[in-house]
Amino acid sequence: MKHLLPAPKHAETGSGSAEIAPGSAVSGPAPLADAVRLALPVLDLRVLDLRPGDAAVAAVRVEEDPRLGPEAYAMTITGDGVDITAGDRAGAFYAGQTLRQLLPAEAFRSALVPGTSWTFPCGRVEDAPGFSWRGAHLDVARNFLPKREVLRMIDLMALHKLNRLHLHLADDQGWRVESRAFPLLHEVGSHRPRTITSRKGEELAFDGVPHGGYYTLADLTEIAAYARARAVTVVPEIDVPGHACAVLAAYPALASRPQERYEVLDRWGISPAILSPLPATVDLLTTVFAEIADALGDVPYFHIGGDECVLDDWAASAEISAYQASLGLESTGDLHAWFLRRLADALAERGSRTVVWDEAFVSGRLRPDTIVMPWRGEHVARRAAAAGHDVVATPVFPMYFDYAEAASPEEPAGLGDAITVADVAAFAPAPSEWPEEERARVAGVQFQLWSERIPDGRTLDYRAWPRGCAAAEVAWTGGPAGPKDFFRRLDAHLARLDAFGVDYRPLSGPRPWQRGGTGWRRHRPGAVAVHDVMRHLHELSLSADSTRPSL
Ligand code: TNX
Repeated sequence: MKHLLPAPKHAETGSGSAEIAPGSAVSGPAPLADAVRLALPVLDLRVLDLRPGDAAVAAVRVEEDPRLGPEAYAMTITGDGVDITAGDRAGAFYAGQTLRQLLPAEAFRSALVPGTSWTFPCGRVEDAPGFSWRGAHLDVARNFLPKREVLRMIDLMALHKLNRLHLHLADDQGWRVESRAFPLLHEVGSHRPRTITSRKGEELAFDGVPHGGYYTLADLTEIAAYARARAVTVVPEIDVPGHACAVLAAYPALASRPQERYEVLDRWGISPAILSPLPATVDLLTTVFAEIADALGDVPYFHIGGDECVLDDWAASAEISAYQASLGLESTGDLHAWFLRRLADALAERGSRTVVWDEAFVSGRLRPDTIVMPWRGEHVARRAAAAGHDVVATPVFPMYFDYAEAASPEEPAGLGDAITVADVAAFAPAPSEWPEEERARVAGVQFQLWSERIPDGRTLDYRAWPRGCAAAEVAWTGGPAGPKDFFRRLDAHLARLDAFGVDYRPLSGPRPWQRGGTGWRRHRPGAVAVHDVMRHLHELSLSADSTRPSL
């Protein structure tokens, strides 16, 4: 009971131990029993369909009690087996995950290791999440991740009781989803011939290696179903109207400067390319949103970005200025707000709540039910909460896991320095100084894996874990972790990640083959300090010209 991660609300160890043999039975309402089975794949549990009067007794017994609340569970372990009461299917799944952590680390392998004793301590756990939004963000646009990596991320999220997978599906460097209505999006927008490796002033170097990929609509259906079975909701993001090079490479007529030639971007940073806000753009986007939502099935949340927009091309276009005037809008900033609101209204008609980055909140005109992701810090987070929006804390510090974990030349190249596991564990998404109404608006917390410097799955593992373990602790318990106790539990938890096969970053620093080396992956400590970035972003979020790009 002492090594659970994230920590449960309440756990007490009883006397004695229980044993659960591979192939044991689990009984209860089918969806809940099935959730427990899925949470413990190595044990290959059988779901037992018990009828009244049957003499058989299952080793694990589940029942549902909605009074416990969503995602909550209580579990009693005795010599006679395990009794679980779950608030819903997700609660049963999490009880199964807790049970898995009570077993030896071998429970995190994909096949049985002979000689393992499947015993665990008797006792009782009562548990419920502190936050309802416990997210991980994957940027599959800058560097594409094959479907198998996304499914594996869902497995890793599930074992940390994380429940929102935010997929950043479109950016300047790539469009990552099939569209039947606008096929050039995936045919043209999904690949680039090369990628930048270094920049010295005006001098850029490229790798000369083509990069690309996209998910078919059937892939999205599969990912969403796989996620749903593991209590994870997929949150798609199509980032507009900025970050638009890939869309404009496919459909240049949607540009605010239509005579320009666009290419899928082969370098990082903020490009001035921006979609026009005219009806043709709204038509394409609402059609594509519907294709994505239909493929995903149930889509409670849809992210439309709204960040880092350079609005100069809007101001320079006579047609767009005339359109702005016809809508009675005074500035391009108002037009930015109007455009996002138009899309959010269309999403609402289909039953999805819109999510945006904080620039869209500063621009104004949001629907009251729009969820804000304040990436530029606590100040703008609090303003959005005070305005009555639900917010998901996503500040660069300490939730951008594309930053290095140490200011050391041994690290593989990160965006800047430094965000440690301890920084993440100490994070308070809803600071205690805030008034209660504002704290109550914090739906949760999410870590971001922007992928400019995450070219593959191994690097993803290195960046995500164990910082993701600390984020999961904060998200599930609802506040910062006591450092001593957290690191003690983390030590035991890393053995689980070893058994699962995760290329995480050891707490003592990178393994020899995880170092940056001397080539293009060399980290340059001190080049970008995360606290300077935060100071800069804070100032920007205060300025009236909120959509000005910032990094
Ligand atoms: C800011 S956060 C961005 C991303 C970058 C990231 C790098 C946000 C809404 N925009 O486009 O990838 O910084 O850390």
